[in-house]
Amino acid sequence: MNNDLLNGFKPHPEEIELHYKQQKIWDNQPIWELITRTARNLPDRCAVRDLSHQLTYAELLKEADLFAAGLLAKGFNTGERVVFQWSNQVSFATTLLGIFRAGLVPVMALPAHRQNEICHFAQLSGASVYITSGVEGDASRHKMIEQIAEQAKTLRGIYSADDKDPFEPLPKGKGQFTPPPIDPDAPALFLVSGGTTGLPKLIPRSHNDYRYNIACATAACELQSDEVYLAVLPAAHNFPLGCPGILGTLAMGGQVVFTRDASPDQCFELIERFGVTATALVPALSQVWTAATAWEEADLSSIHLLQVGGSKLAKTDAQAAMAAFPGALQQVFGMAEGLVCYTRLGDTDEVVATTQGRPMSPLDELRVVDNQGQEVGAGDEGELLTRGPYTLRGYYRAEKHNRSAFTSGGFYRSGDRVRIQADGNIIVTGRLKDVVNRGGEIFACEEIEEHLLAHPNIQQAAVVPLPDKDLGEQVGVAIVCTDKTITLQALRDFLTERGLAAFKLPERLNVLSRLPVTAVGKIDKKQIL
Ligand code: OOB
Repeated sequence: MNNDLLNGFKPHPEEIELHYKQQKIWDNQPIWELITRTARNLPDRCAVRDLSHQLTYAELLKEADLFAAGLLAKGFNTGERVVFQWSNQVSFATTLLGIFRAGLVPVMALPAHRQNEICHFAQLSGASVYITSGVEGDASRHKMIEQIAEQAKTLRGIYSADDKDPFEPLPKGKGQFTPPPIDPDAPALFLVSGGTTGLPKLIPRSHNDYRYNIACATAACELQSDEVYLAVLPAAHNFPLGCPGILGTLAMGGQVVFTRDASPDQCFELIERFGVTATALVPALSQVWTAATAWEEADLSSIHLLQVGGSKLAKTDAQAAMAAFPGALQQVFGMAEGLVCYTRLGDTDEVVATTQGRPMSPLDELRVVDNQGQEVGAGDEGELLTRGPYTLRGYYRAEKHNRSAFTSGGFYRSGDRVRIQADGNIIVTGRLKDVVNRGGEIFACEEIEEHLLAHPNIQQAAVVPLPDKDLGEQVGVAIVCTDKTITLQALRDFLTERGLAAFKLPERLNVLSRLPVTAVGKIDKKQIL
């Protein structure tokens, strides 16, 4: 074991780890065992496919092991970090499984990350390898990889799968491969934080905690062995990767279909052709898919689980999605840091349309606190703190930040404002910092956004604080609207009509054809400001 891996990693307290193991909550197996087990039981079943390739479980494992052997033959060792940046295709699975089998630890970069983020991930994790699906015809990416090669000093190797790239191809070993032993309490992978400020942070997920995450997610979603999961969101993101997503589907013996094109045009064809049963979307994408069911003719009746999460799904959008995909909608409120909440199959329409569900594990501990850190009354709003068997105890190599991001008892301060209903379901009411402070009147952007979305012509709305020389901040609004001529005054009248206080009324309006989005497709407020 390369002990440098544990440097800057904060595990759960020892007695808690021991308890989890004694109770078999943590099962002390490497993460790759989820897939090798299926490969042993169902070797000839189709595991992964995209439009040009498909592999059985036996083939997936064989490919992965050739790559794992190649990595070790190049002199990389168990515990070393790999910045892994791959688009949604069959080789995502073979390459990631190969990294796991070699005992290396991937930092899960997203395809939209650029040299700034990649170099940051390499430096912070001390990565020795950068492995990428390559330039893929995008000339600006070529320059980017060259800059990474120049700037990221810890890297001893850069491998690209695109044979048009001037970088080494993925190493391939030969013969039988025996995986090196791993420590199941050590990080198996690093997820990257959504990051509201500055560069993303690294979230260590151990073999034990992530396996438990996947087990809870497959159980809560009632995933079956004949599941066909469509990976639409960037596969390295926690939601499509392990909630239950790609790894959950492979652990169950199901099939994963990868697509790089999230459009309904492409995805509906894939759903019909491969009988897709489950997928995960962010709200903006679910809106587009829902609208497209009105004119696309593909048969989508195989879909029985349509997960939507990552940011707040408006009630009207939830209802429209429920009408377009009957019985399939599930709201998901999760975070790369750990906690995942779901509405469940069989919940009432009201619960599915208006809540973000409840925790997937009975061992998740949730507290809702005011700005003094005191627990609020039942059903009242406050910041969500959480702790549990699959929630991190500290960001990787971020000691200073960890002092404020966690309570002394190890609860993670999510920064999310929530209310917990009497039935246990959570309603996310916004981000703690997503507020406007207008001359001392502080109010949540989300409240105004909800009113705006009630307007029949408004499809998307984002409220952001804008600097104001007298009041400190004023209310800025960006909307996507079918009526391009809509005026600020008309909006103010509409909101006044709905009973919104005068000081919350928008003072600046921007009508856009679409709102800017983050690497995973959430509305990116930082870019609206
Ligand atoms: C998922 O993970 P991240 O790490 O990209 O983002 C987490 C943050 C949460 O703290 C919350 O602010 C927001 O995204 N969020 C939601 C939400 N789901 C996530 N806000 C409102 N409503 C929701 N349903 O986004 C993620 C990870 C695993 C599963 C699903 C999503």
